[in-house]
Amino acid sequence: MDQLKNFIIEGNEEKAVEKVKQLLEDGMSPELILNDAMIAALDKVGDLFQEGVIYLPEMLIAARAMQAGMEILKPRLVEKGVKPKGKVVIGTVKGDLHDIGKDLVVMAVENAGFEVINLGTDISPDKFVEAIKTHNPFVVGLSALLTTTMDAMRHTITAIEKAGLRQQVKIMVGGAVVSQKFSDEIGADYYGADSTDARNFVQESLGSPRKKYTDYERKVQVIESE
Ligand code: B1M
Repeated sequence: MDQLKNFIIEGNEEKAVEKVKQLLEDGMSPELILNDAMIAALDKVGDLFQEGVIYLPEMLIAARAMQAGMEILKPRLVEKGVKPKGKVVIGTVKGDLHDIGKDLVVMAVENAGFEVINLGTDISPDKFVEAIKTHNPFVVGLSALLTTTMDAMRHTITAIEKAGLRQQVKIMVGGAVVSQKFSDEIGADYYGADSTDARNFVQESLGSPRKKYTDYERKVQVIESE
């Protein structure tokens, strides 16, 4: 596991893939490989980047090694043959290109039997609105990893409200920079801390109406009535 972690930190895609295969053959659980070696490696990469020890290209090749390893893990993490129970739209917000965590959320939600429309990264508020109109999901998920793109979550929720679609979808936000406090502030319905939490929210949301108003919407009503 330590070797795999190091191969990802070094961005050695070939060796990382080999190691994932070997660990699976040795009977290691895919969840353990993902959490304890692969995600742990990216956390370390983030620290090294922040400390100025490595730069963007190194962070990028580490992410590629992680993604190559994830391709091997995917079939072991995703259960096959589950009939879709309902639709969920998920994307990384405008200006943000991080998709590893978002794709783990997509995998977890699909695994629980939902159809996920994965919009990808750098998704504008208008594109989210369009996707709601086209796919009619019951949950919309917004992911952000940068402090500078957190505001895009707020703009996306506002755009959904302006389009008159807010009451028909529950909005979940998540990503390393997001917190419960921020989620409340921008009027999201739920803050997903990780992929399991996100999957649980989607499962619990099926068939249950959304709380009529979030705290944010209540505050707006009070301000408007004053
Ligand atoms: Co970037 N990056 N990056 N990066 N990057 C971070 C996020 C950073 C924290 C690194 C650091 O400084 N320590 C920092 C952000 C600082 C900040 O704003 N507070 C940062 C920066 C600064 C940048 C650039 C601006 C660097 C530059 O250009 N100078 C640049 C921005 C580009 C852009 O987006 N416009 C940039 C670029 C990149 C790469 C392209 C090189 C690459 C991304 C590749 C890719 O995603 N395909 C990259 C990477 C790999 C990282 C780190 C190292 C790893 C991110 C990751 O995948 N983590 C990251 C440092 C870190 O996070 N420790 C860093 C693993 C993943 C499983 O975790 O995404 O948190 P996470 O997802 C979790 C939960 O958050 C949650 O569930 C997931 C699974 O448990 N979750 C949700 C996520 N989305 C959710 C949605 C939900 C619910 C839960 O509901 C919808």
